[in-house]
Amino acid sequence: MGDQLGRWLLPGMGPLLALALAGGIACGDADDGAIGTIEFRTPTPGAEATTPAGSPNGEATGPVLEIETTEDDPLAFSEDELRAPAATEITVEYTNNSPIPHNIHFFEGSNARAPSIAMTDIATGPNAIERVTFTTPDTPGSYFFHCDVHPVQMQGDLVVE
Ligand SMILES: [Cu+2]
Repeated sequence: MGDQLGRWLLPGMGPLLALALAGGIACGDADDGAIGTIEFRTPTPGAEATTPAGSPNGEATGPVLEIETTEDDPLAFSEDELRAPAATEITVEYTNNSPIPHNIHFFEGSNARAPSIAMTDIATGPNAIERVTFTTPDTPGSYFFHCDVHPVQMQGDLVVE
């Protein structure tokens, strides 16, 4: 329960939402009775004062590259080329919408014999979203990626500029 709440309460969400969630939980607990719920409907000045300014915090701030596998084409990446600036922290967000397990794995060279740079976890879709954040190589060029489960069918290049 604690973990689950923690995931929902992302930075930027106001304390009011937190109160709403807490209120919902309290309402669901029959032992507590309903008397306390009025308190949650009344915004307090203190709660508003602590509202974050709205700047994302603690999340990836660099470019986000999106790539996916669709249900209709379940053994392929939607892109065979991704582009990113050199020596830059990027996040790759891979969405697997197929019922087949996949991941995306980047290498520091032109094929999978090169050292690994970064990879997502292998996940089975639909709607399986995996992210990985890493710093792109200093040297511009093409860097190979593939799916570890289907290294022949699913591959492409990260073009570093
Ligand atoms: Cu795969």
